[in-house]
Amino acid sequence: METRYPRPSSGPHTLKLLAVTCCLAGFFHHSVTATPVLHTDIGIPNTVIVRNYLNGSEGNIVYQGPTPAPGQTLSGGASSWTYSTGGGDPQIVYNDGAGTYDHATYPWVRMRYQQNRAAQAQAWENPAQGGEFINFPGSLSMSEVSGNPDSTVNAPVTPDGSGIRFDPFPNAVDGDVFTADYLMLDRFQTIGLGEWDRAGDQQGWATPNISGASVANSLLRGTSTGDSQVTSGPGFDADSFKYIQIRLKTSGSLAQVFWGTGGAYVAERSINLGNGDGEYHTYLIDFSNEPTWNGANMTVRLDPVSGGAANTFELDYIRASTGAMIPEPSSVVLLGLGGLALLTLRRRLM
Ligand SMILES: [Ca+2]
Ligand SMILES: [Ca+2]
Repeated sequence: METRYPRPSSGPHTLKLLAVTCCLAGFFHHSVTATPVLHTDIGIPNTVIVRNYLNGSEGNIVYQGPTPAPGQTLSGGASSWTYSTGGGDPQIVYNDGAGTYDHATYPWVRMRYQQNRAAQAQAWENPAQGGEFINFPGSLSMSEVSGNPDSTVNAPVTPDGSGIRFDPFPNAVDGDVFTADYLMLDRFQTIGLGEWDRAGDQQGWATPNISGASVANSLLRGTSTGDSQVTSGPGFDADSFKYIQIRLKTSGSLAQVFWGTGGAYVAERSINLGNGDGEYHTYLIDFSNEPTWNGANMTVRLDPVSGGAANTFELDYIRASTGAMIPEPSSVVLLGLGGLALLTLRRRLM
């Protein structure tokens, strides 16, 4: 199923761009077979953060179900709720105002959480109507799950809520604890391979040749001491998740992404992101035409700084997704016409 939108058009402009892209790819990537396409700083968000609990307090929260409401503790970028009484259908509702969350544009709900006892959780659009929920599995360890409340469980329904609610347990028991790292909405199904959104939690990534690696304030930070690597995170299905999204700040040269199954990384399966300039940049890599991008256990490695020592970096996330918003190649070629190109893009987005 084609999930990329908008679809690239064919025509003289496209062919011209392809010719330029292939020439640049051959020059920078040192590869004639790899065909991932890099888009830098497109500026089209694919993810909305509902809560990631980085602040010491939060508002617009309503508790339904057992009374008294659960006690909330916010610490290190995570929120824990402890229930002191049992009861049916505990619910945590975020009412951030009418129209806050566009469930039609961002239909995928993604949560990372753990429970003191494994029991089914749910996420709902709010106010909810029948069918607008997704069942999430019980989890004793901090794990990420995602689902589309409008297309699973029940027959597809039209999104009409603009809030978010989640049910941490089907029934609360005295002493139940639910701890959430984040709650996000995605345009396409997405895996947060590394969000680094809970203090001290590297989410299984190793950091060889990096000194002072630390996770805080939703960033993985460190200083390169040589061949710096952030590797390799959870494996995922490359046949479904064909796009990698990265947000990175570095002052070093030529950040590089490797990919492969089985943990082997070679130069032939790598792409350079370009030189860092001390500012944040987003990198969207389209692997949909890459012949080596397949298999059920794909992993990636990011070298935030290639060569050289003592370059610092800040890494916000590495995500894999089934689709991404990408301007039509013809729009990029037309960028020389300024406003016309932007108008084209905006119209496509509506
Ligand atoms: Ca968090
Ligand atoms: Ca982050």
